[in-house]
Amino acid sequence: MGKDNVETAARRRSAWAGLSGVAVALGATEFFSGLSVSIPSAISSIGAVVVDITPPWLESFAIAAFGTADKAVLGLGIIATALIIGWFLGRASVRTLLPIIVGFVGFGALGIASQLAEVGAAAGAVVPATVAASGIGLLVWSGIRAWTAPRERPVTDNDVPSIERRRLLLAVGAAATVSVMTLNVGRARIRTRAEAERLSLDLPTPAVSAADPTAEHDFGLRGVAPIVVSNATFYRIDTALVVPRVDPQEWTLTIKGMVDREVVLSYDEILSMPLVERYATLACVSNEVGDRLIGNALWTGVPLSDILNLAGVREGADQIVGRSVDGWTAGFPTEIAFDGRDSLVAVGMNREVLPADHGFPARLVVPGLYGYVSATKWLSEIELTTWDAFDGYWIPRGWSKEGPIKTQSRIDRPKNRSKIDVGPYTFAGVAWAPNVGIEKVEVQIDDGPWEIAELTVPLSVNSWVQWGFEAEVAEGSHTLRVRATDATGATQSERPVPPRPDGAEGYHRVHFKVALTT
Ligand SMILES: Nc1nc2c(c(=O)[nH]1)N[C@H]1C(S)=C(S)[C@@H](COP(=O)(O)O)O[C@H]1N2
Ligand SMILES: [Mo]
Repeated sequence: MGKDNVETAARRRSAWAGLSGVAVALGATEFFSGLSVSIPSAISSIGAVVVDITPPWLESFAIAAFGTADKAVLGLGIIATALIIGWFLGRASVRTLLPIIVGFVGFGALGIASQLAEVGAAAGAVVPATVAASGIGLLVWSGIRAWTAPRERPVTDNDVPSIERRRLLLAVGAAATVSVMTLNVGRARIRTRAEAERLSLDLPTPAVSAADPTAEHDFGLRGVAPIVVSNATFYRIDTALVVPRVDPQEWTLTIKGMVDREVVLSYDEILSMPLVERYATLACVSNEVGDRLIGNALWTGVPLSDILNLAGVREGADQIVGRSVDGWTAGFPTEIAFDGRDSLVAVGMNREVLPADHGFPARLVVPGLYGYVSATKWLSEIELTTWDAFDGYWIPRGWSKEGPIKTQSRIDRPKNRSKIDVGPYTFAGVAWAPNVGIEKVEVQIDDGPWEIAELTVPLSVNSWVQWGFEAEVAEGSHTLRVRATDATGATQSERPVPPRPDGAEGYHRVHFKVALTT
């Protein structure tokens, strides 16, 4: 048997053992993280560091390429990178243990450093857990190596004896299974724990409550977005790799910066202030014409002006910055908090405790501003500063500093490229101009005249409305366009503009076919 082949086989065994060790170690870290709130996920923590050091152009590219899946892609990328490194470390550790030991110590140290940078991490829990996970990985590596080592027996030809190959395959398979299982158990426990805590809470009865929508507020047409979007179907946009898990008993909201006195409020203190219910439409600046990154909900919270008045805003503080527990920030002009629109520190959404995905325990809701400049979720600080002194998270990344929501309209019915039956049909959709109001929606079929659609009664000046237009269109292919005019008399602009830097413009259109039912 050639010496080279023995060498190659040993390297291969050691390499796959290294990869397996890393896989099991990664699963173990997630599992430990599931055991305690004080142990943040190592994978997510490293992901957060990667996001921090990612240049803006690459981050924008990742969001454009992967959309809301960007976090999943990042997590998988981290896992894949670690596995590949584990493979090479194992391969380099046939004669000396040094590379693999240095590697696992390095992994452990990187994990611990990233985990401790997260909110709520406790060194006393993180260090033993992650050291243990690295140790387990190292043990798996050496165990697989020993188990798959060539046995003493006569070797007849230059091939690797097949029993070792089979053992290696079995060991790698077992390591992969254990890794995937522990990883999933950990993730699931993280999710359910946070949710259980939230569900044990109740919203107090608001001092000012809003009426429920009736038939005049919602046409109830099939295929059209409901006027109040449920929490489960409300769009979600944020940079958080995993939804921050916030313990409401430890959480506080600090109002600081250019204020007369710094104020720190507990969750219970906020709940004991007079709460109001307000309907408001939240929209994402990244929303393309016709897209669905927008929703309307009933928010329960404390007027932002009440919270600011507790601290006393000092002269010259013309920017309000919201900061999240995960460090994300958004800023908007101070005057907006006092101009009469219903800006809230919200603790409830559609009469439920604010869902974790939407910012539990508290978030900002500022009608008329895109989310990226205003709607800070998992709010931990409100800082009063000047307009020039600070830029929120997305501003240096190429988005406009001011972000008023542009007047827009969307066709929900029929869907693009769908077929409708011959006969009367109700075309319908939604239109929005939060904090201004929609005055008129018009539709145009093919090159026909612009015709006025019927509108629902708005739930508030900050809520979107539905529009409907009944017509009988001749058989064949057609195009429908829509445009809205807001209460200032301004009609949305026809010229298509991409979302970046301050929101998309243009008319939504759908193509549809009218045909006899077959
Ligand atoms: N902490 C935090 N808050 C955030 C964001 C974020 O990335 N982190 N994204 C903002 C953006 S861009 C939008 S459009 C809204 C979306 O709110 P939703 O996920 O509840 O729909 O949240 C805003 N608040
Ligand atoms: Mo957004």
